[in-house]
Amino acid sequence: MSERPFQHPTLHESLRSAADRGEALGDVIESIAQACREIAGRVRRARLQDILGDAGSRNVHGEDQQKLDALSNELLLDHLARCPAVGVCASEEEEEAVVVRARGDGGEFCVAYDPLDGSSNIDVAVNVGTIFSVLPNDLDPASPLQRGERQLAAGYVVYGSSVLMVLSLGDGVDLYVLDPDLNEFVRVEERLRMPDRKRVYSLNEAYRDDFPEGYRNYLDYAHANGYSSRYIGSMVGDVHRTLLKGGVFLYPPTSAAPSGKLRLLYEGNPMSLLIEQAGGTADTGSGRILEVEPGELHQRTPVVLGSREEVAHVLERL
Ligand code: P6P
Repeated sequence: MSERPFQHPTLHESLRSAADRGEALGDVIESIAQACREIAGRVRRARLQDILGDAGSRNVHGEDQQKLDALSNELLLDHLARCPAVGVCASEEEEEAVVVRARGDGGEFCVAYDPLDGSSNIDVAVNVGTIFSVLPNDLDPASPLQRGERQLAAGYVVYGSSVLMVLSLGDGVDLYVLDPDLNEFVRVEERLRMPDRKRVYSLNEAYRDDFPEGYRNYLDYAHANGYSSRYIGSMVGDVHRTLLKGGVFLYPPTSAAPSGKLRLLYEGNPMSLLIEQAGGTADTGSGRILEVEPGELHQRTPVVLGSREEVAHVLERL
């Protein structure tokens, strides 16, 4: 058994010390963490177990579903449904929100999640991840359709060279690493702060000619001012790099996707809470992402998020 460096508390220990947010919220996060540990194992063994590639089915959005998308969704739904504090689950892979428990039987929280973001990258061993958002289950009828500023917790797990969890309970952002010997997430950094400036932009420049003019003007500014471009096409990977190193990540509107491609409830909102909690900015291009009133479960939103000064360079041109 490896000796755990004393300064690295486990996720369980960290959550219990933050119990002022309620033990039940910690139970939800630990259920998500358990599901993600199992997903990490499946991702690592995917090629060996022939669970790569298309499932031969399409998800609710008509997109080719990867085998691991379906598997990851089932794992998360199973663990969340068994957590007494979870009342409603909303998944990118499910057309409708799933009520798993009535309030009164526990069920204090709604959890919205993208079970395996960037899954088309798995076959080429590029980072993929799980993104999650925890909201109060206090609407009648029960619904996860709430503004992102109502989130009680948000985070993501990156399945890459190591398995990392980035988590906020609304008071700062902490970084955890899955210790393979302990098979526990241990906290390695607290209260992450992102740089205010960094000359890196991250977007799919292939769509440049299809972006609204303001975004094209921003790209001209970036090219004229010595910026680097970094884009791996997996939101979790691109946002994780932006959070740790600074810069700006964008998914602008295009003619094919007039509201952008990324989903508000389980991509835009959780990532925006993390970025803001780390001192950055997260905007739709015409307002704060966390203030958008969702009208439907899989609503899309344009995304401009990252270092305060870098986001400002974008917004002042839109
Ligand atoms: P594009 C992955 O498919 C995803 O949903 C996000 O993870 C990623 O940021 C985006 O789509 C990439 O989209 O159009 O650049 O391939």
